[in-house]
Amino acid sequence: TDGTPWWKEAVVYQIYPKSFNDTDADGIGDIPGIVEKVDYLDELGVDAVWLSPVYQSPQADNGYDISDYRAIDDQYGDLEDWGQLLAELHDRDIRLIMDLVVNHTSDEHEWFKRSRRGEEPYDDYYYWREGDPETPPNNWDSFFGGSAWSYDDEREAWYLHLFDEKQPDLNWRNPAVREDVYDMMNWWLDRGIDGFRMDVINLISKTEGLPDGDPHGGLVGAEHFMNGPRVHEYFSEMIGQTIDTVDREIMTVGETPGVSVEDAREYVGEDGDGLSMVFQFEHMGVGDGDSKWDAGEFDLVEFKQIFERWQTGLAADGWNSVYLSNHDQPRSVSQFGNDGEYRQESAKLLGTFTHTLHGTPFVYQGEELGMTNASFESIDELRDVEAINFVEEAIQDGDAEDYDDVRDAIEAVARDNARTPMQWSADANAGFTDGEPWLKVTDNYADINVASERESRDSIFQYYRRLIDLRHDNDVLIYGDFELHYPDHESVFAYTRTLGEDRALIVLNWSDEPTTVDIPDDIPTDDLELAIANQDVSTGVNAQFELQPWDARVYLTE
Ligand code: TEU
Repeated sequence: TDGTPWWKEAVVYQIYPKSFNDTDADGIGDIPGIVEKVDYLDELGVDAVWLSPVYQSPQADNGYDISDYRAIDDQYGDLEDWGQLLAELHDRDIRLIMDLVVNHTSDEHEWFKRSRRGEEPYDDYYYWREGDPETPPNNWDSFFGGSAWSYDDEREAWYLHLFDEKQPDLNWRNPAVREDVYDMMNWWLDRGIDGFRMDVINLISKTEGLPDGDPHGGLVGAEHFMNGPRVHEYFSEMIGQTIDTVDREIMTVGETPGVSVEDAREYVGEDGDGLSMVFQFEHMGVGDGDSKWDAGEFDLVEFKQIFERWQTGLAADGWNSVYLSNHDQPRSVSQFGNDGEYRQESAKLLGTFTHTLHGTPFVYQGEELGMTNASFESIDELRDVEAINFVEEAIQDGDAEDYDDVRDAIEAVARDNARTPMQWSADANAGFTDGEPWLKVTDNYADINVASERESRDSIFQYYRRLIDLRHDNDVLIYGDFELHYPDHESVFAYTRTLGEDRALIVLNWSDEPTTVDIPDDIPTDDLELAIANQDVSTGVNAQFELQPWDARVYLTE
């Protein structure tokens, strides 16, 4: 459909560079390694790549701690390699979205080095508070455990870090900080990129005075740093001074922990702050206790309610993103599907789901293969600062005797599950590296890898290619109005999409058990044809759906 932004009709593929493909045998993925695989992305059929950070970084948080925004970290290559990647992607009509991490920098960034020395104008680039070295200025928690404050002996003051202590929060109240960020964004836009994924961008405005948070909150202080008082002012100013100055359509996706549909409506769309879309997290926490580490039972009815709210809430004047997986979440087939007996069927069902909703689908590297969570025998196998802190804190607080007491939680939701090397082949290290991988390869790589899935006609990879084609070829799947059916059914997720005369009916049996459901009589079915299914089905649509475990079907009007 001409005139609409390209990103509404795109499928985006997320690459976590450290784990994608290593060409210099240092056990770490690199940019030449991505260049080597651009034809793979083209074969899959994706329209854009979201590249997690490749900037200079001490790697405290795998690159989400940036020490130079205008330099590529040596472990990934250099700006010339990056330029070649951009050219190779653009040659194949694949766009490049870069990760923008500006809620915080690394503590090794020049700005912070000068700030801790009290050097103007950098002295006010971060949140510094004088005070008793034993008592943090307020009770806020870090996302990574512990206090959100660290005491700096050089400046003899506390500084705020919502994440690791090596990730000091930038003081966005300071116009000089905002100007420096916008200059950097324009520097990348001038290099021809097609958009930004904006890391925790709704955390950049904090309540004036940084008051204590509700001590009983899940993440203490969150009400004072999520969707803060000046966030719209900053978003509008940022978009106005960067994105809007470029004469090509730029996609922005804000990563916005704690965002509601109402917040999102203010962030996205013409009448909002001008973001293209946001990543929301409500569906990722279904069944959780008061933290991700005590993940409970998946509840499909709640999951359906969340998606109905977002699908209808942003349909009119906004746009959705749709994802089930990324570098911070467990592997989707392990979290939302069945990574054992029904791995193939459930991975295809999840792909069917993400490619038939309103909103841009995001495929995380390996999701198109049905890559699974990994086993982690000991804390020594972990690399993620969030996971390691969690284990150490649980033992220190007496909540666990040793690692084995928290191993199940780690293997269920630790971020390292999503960061094991991309599985290219059954060769050593899954063909990811000729060196020692920085993080272990998941044991099942001999069975789950690109080489084997490329060969087999009904692999998850081939099914994803068909899904992407199906979405590209049917505007009803992109723009159609969403309507949920069987809202209270505990294992069937069924919905229709309607665009003018075109209709789609999607029926998913999100369970290990066969089930039979009547077709709702408000769905005309005589003009529907089966367009794709993840298992053999009796074609045609009769009065009942007899669904096998993890059955996924898409019916379209001819
Ligand atoms: O993630 C923000 C964030 O909230 C994550 O910490 C996520 O919600 C949490 O890990 C789930 O338990 C972004 C990046 O995606 C993440 O990789 C970074 O660690 C974080 O910001 C800090 O930059």
